[in-house]
Amino acid sequence: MAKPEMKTEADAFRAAFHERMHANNMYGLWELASQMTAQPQPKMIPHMWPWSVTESIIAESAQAVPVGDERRALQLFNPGLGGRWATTNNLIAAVQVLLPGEVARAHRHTPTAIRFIIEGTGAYTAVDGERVYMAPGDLILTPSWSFHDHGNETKDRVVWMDGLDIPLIASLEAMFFQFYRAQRVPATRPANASKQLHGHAHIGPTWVKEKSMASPLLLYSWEQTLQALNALRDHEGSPFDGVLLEYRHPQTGGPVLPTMACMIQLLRPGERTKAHRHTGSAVYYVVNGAGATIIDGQQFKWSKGDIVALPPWALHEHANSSANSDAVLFSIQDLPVLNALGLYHEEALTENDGHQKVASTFKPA
Ligand code: GTQ
Ligand code: FE2
Repeated sequence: MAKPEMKTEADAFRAAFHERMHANNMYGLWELASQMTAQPQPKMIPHMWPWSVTESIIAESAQAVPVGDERRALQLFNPGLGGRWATTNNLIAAVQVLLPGEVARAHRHTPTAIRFIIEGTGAYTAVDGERVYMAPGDLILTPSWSFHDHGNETKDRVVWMDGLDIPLIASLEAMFFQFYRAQRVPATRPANASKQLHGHAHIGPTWVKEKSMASPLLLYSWEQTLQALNALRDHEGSPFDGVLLEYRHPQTGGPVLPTMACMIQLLRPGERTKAHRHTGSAVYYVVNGAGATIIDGQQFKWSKGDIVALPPWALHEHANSSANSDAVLFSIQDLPVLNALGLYHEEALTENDGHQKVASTFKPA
């Protein structure tokens, strides 16, 4: 049994003061000091969505729900975020499936989106009247407030990963959404026009004067991405990330989007990187190969199709577990936001030769 508290006159005065302060919507800094943490303490947790589970659920979704006004996209909720629409604190990843003959109604929103194509060739996303045709491994951008509709006129289903900055836009209270008046936006430019105009690695059109924060190149083809990875495979790369390449805005050399950077990384056969941590979160999609990422001492063993969420300031290191095959990871990161605000911080793990001790291994539910 708790001891009855001995209340002095001063205690009673202090308690009454706090009550009056709170009743007037004020709190003392002394009550909040624990929130000014010595370092980031994200609520999101490291997590993995294994492809075997994702695949069976998207297959079922294609039978269970039609494409109505909303897209048939499975939003990956981080178990640490209490039911928030978020995969990381700032980013959402989703897996979307579109069956032959389906069209997802044209709309636009302030959140910015990317698509990384998982399966199916020849479907399209139309962005502001330009059809961008998809093939596996392609990266397609949908900048903030651009109208977009998706269509699949092929004989096979198409599956892709969406990446959006929805949690960030929601916390900024800058969410706007609207449907287009028709199912599709009429084509005003040739298919893949942006690639024709801007899709040349080191050379670009001088007469295009408009320069927006979002890349004018809407399609980053897998063919070119793979070519770059192979051309650079004999370089040392980053000790923390292997051959890590960033998709670039062709006019600025900066990130493809103001709120999201997109990266592709090659972990060569047997390659094991060192651990570091940095501000900013990430979602990884395993393009191919098999390996493991250790996040704050927890090992996530991954293979093709798995999706992994990395919290801010979490120690992480990657390994390709195969001695003969490449492993390739695609990722979206909120790095440009941290950079724009002067909040990017990075630290390498120095002890134990830069490697974490594995304390546990992730097991899917
Ligand atoms: O395909 O336009 O996963 O608007 C979430 C919101 C996909 C889309 C998502 C979207 C879309
Ligand atoms: Fe959308």
